[in-house]
Amino acid sequence: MIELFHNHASTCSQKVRICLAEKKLQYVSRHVNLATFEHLTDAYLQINPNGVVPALRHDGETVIESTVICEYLNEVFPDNPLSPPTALGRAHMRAWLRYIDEVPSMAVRVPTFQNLVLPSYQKLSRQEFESLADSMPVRKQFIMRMGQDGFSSDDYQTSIEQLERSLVRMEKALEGSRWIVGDQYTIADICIAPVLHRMAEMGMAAMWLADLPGVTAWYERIANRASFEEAFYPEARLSHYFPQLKDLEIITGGAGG
Ligand SMILES: N[C@@H](CCC(=O)N[C@@H](CS)C(=O)NCC(=O)O)C(=O)O
Repeated sequence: MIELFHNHASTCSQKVRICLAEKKLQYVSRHVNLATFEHLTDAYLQINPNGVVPALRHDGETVIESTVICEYLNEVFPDNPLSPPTALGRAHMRAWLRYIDEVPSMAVRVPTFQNLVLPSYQKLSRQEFESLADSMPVRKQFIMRMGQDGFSSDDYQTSIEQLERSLVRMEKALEGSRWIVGDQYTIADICIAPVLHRMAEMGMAAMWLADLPGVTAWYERIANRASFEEAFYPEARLSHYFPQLKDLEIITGGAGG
């Protein structure tokens, strides 16, 4: 049995849901409510000591880290392969996976938190805020960087630049190939897709629509796969929680904090 501990709208959970859909695997959904900080409860920390979603339980064993989970699923369920057949191809894919985890996946959190999550932290007293941050096994420094006044404009601008550079890197990779690692759709495509989906939801798609035709065509291709619709069901979309999103002007060029 496969159980997925996830949150509908979390990008890291969306990665794993796309992977499960591509693999045509059924799973039991265990929704973790991030708004009530269920991911920081003792019960959840027993499953994922990092206090973040997702986590996968397969036949009683737990696997954490969304990219690792995708690679695990691909290895254990070899049908519909999502990694290249050669060692070199897999090395290229894994280099992309590290980059995606380190750069764009981290960067997209800044506009997300700044524009959508910050107000809920502003309702807390300073003491409540600090003790909440302190209870986060791997996110304390990120939350403290944001504080209750938002990220500094330098910090915000750095994250936008990281997203821009990631898009340019994708554009290069997509010159003459359908997917990020050559002509095979792989876990690298899966892992970056929710970042672009999140950016699109926040009105940031102009960052590629204007002058990155390779990324534009890639996004259309990936969004047309059945797995995309399966992973991004209505509750998985930010507009479900933030109906004001369409009116929100997300800053992509100037100060953010
Ligand atoms: N490297 C981890 C990151 C997981 C992560 O940061 N998950 C976010 C949602 S996308 C989370 O649980 N955030 C909780 C919080 O920010 O308090 C992975 O890829 O699984």
